[in-house]
Amino acid sequence: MKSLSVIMTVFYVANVIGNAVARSKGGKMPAQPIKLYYLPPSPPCRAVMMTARALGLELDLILTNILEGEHKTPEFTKINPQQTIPTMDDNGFIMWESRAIMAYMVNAYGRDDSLYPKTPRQRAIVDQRLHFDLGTLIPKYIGLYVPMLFHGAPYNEEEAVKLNNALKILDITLEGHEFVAGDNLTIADISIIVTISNLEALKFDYSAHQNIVKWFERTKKALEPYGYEEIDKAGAQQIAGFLKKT
Ligand SMILES: N[C@@H](CCC(=O)N[C@@H](CS)C(=O)NCC(=O)O)C(=O)O
Repeated sequence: MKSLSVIMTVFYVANVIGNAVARSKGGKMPAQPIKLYYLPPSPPCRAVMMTARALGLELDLILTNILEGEHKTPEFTKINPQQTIPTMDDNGFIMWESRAIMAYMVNAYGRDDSLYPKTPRQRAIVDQRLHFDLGTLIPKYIGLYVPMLFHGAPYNEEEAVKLNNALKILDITLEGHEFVAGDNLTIADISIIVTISNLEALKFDYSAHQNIVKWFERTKKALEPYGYEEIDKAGAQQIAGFLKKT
């Protein structure tokens, strides 16, 4: 857990800087910083943290080490009976599921709706991409990598084909578009990029999907001011480090 404490220190400093940037952006702000129960490498936590940065929201980060079972304590279970991170507490309003948290943050505190458009059809497209991410892309990622990362399993070609098929769908979706839900960055990009960052760190070959390759570079740049390097890339590299240990 030594490496975790180093990451925590880096995170603490980055968050202080990030919060300073957040405060300087002005706009709507919660009465007090939003509490976020999190662990740095957790992909959905990374997505929520980048969304908060993009909105200029200050977070009170509460380390919840799921590797040590801290999400199974009676105290945490009372807050979130599903025992998952990220979990948000906005002045007593509790929410879990990263996509719901991101949508709430934009709805409640966004200076505009660009990250989660209000127009029904535009919103439906963002929602569809978010559901694709949760229901298709991530299960295929999990099918291949959870056994490898946490149970020492070998690379499974069949699972890799399934993941590749999900990536193919994403690639087709991106045809002729800058971002996954059209021509603007939305929470769907922020939700999906964390998986692609993991794939890059894990050296999964997705080069056949050139729309994804180009979108990834574009989205990294768009998220650069909102902690792409220290939140997303660093977290993905930490996950890839788990692979090396097994
Ligand atoms: N769909 C959820 C997934 C949350 C989730 O499974 N988080 C993991 C960490 S990345 C977790 O809390 N795992 C604990 C467990 O399942 O016991 C989201 O997007 O928030």
